[in-house]
Amino acid sequence: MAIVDLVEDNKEPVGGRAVMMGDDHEEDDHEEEEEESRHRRRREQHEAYCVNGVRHLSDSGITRLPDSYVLPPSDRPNFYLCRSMNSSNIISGGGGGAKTNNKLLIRLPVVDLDRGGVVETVDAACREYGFFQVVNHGVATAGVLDVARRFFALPFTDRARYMSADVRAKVRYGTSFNQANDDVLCWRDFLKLGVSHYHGHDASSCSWPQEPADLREVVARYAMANHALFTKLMDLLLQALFGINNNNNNNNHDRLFRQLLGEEEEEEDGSSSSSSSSWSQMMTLNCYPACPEPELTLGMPPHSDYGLLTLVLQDHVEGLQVMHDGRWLTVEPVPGSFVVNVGDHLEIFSNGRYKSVLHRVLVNSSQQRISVASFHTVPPEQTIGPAPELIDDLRNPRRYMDTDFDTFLAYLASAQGKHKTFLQSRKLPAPAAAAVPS
Ligand SMILES: O=C(O)CCC(=O)C(=O)O
Repeated sequence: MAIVDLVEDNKEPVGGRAVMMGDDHEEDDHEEEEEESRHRRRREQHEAYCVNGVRHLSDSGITRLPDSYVLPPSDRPNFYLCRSMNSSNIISGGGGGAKTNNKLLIRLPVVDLDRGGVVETVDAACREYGFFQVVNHGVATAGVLDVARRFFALPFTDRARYMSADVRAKVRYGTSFNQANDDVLCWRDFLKLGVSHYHGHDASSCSWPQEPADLREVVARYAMANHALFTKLMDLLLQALFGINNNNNNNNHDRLFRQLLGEEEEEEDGSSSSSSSSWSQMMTLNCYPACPEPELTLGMPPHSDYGLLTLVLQDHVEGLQVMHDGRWLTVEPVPGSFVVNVGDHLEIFSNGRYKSVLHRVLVNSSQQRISVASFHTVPPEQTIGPAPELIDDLRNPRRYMDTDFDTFLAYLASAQGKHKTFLQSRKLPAPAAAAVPS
């Protein structure tokens, strides 16, 4: 209807145009000015949203989604939902209180650390889904979700003092996904915390927020336990990748692990020594408030993770979706478990055997969702590339360029991110006869 009206309004008798020429110019100028001032207002609004974040906006009681958050139709959450599934891990359609129902729920492969045979499960899950779920992991999880919830409930001014646009900052309160570059903002606020590891010391950092009063202690304890779990999982993955058994080839296994994480350097005489570098761990406490029109936006856009492994702790509210066989599947939250995913570094290190898979986050109209993501990888100054043992010029040629953190930052700051993922930017052209890695 609106379109028809517009067309009708613009109709003019053919002879009328020449006579009205001068007026048309004035009208055009006026329209241009109006358009320019609309753009300026939109830009100012967009910048204000970047400063205030979505929790602030949600608390203000808005009932319509501001334009800055409205995705083009093809990027909206329901885009991939119209196809049927055929997999034993797909459970059913879910609702989760959101307006975006019909979701296909997936139960990710479960790795139970209290049981045997987990190397095969981890290996198969990383090849097929790039994701798995860990239970009986021994990490206390309730405290960190609770402290994250209390952080985002602080008065805005208490949270805002940690705001920073510096992506290298050790503590950073922010909003959206990559707020400096996002044309459309995401419905997420986050607190990013860099974790400093000193051999034998706590993972705490004195620059972390002092409010809530127990945040530093709770998060530091959690970060240490989370790191221990990461090393346990990497241990399983190295056993799977290199076919080594921790019991009968301890030295080889240890050497691979330490080299990967840059913990030890090989001396010329073949011995090892402790390196000054350590591993890299970063956490984001994510808050996705209830959203007035969740079908028009996302909490996080499709992305893959930069590092080796990400360990995500989610509360009871569903929202995380993973891409599998061209469809978006919603991960069924299992309280207290970790959702673990392969990052770009592990796909590169494994020379493509393990998949760093696109994932995104949906929001809903009735409940806030909290998650805590822990990103683990090699130190920033370290270069990572395919493990030489996993390259075979005939059957499994090198598939990726070496990469490091500076390359990643340059990629983030560039326009490339709008067209492809970081991982795609590191891929070597496939040789014509390359076989699928086995
Ligand atoms: O909130 C989640 O479940 C996922 C978080 C995530 O994908 C990320 O932090 O990169």
